[in-house]
Amino acid sequence: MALQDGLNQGPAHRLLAYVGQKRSILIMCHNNPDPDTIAAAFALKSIFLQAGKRKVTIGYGGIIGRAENRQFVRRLKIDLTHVREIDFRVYSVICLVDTQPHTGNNALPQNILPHIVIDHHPLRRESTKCPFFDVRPKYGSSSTILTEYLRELNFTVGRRLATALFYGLKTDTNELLRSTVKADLDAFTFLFPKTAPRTLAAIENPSIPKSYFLKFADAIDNSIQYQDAIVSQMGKLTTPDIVGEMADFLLRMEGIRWTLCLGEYQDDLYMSVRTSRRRRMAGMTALRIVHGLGTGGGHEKAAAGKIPLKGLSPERRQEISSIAIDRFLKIVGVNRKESKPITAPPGVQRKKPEKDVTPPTNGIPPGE
Ligand SMILES: [Mn+2]
Repeated sequence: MALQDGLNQGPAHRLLAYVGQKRSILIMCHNNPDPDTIAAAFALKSIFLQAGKRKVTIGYGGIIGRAENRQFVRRLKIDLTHVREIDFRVYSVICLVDTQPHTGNNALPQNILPHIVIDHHPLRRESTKCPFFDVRPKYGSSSTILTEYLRELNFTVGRRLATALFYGLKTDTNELLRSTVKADLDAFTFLFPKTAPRTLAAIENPSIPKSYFLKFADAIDNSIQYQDAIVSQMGKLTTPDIVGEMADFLLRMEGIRWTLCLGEYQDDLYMSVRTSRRRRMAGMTALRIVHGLGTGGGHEKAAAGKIPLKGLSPERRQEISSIAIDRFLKIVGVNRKESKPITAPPGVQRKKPEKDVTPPTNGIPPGE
């Protein structure tokens, strides 16, 4: 990019200068998109449209599972195209939002380097090779970054867009509880008066399928407490993002500072790690859990991982779960002998030895 393009200008101006006359733009969310990645993509699309671009597509891989997220997309009329209907060759600009190249959680083929990366996860080396990247790991959401862009450009933020960004920021920061920077609060107070409160209420309180409640019951039944940590093996999942919800939910229990929830969706093992402890990198923990097995990462207090299980026997799948749990307990530093189901009455140690975590056996060496 020519020097004068970006001189004395903020990132949003530099972004538009970089895109210049290029016409067709693809914005990719991360897989199984959550409100933050969708809102950020929606905002980026709005920026391009307000800058006069005609063809802007928002793409994603996986599924939009949670009832809230389906309602979010439907109520705010956000157009999303599944990756199976996307031909990457027809776009002159490809963007990634709320994810980065080679993270394993987006559907952009490995051999395509995106032109634009906007994210708030820890910076990856691959991103620095992209012509435009703006990665701010301290920010609570990608929606915060995009809100700043809209303000920098003095572009219109309509009700739908404000509601989307507000909800993206709110969910990613867990109502600002996970936020540590003033920028999140600034975005929050800027967006709040522009939102549509009734639409927001409808998004936050959708009807939820019965299977969801049963899965919650199941997860609680299968939760083992190790001192201040809970591990829940959730079995087969109907939507991959429920592990994150459950991990958030269990973290609210008195005396609990760490949670790990894991379950299988199609041919992958999905997991979420949460912690309420400050400066404890949930993201680093997730990375170490999946090391050599899959992909993962995240933030200080919330992270996720995925391990491919295709072609593996049920025994082998259970073994991999056990390795993941084992690594988690080791990293968190709890005494695994002090374990009990959370459903056990107070003071009672664990009675069901069959649910014990089996140490890693052959196959994958421990600590790999
Ligand atoms: Mn995010």
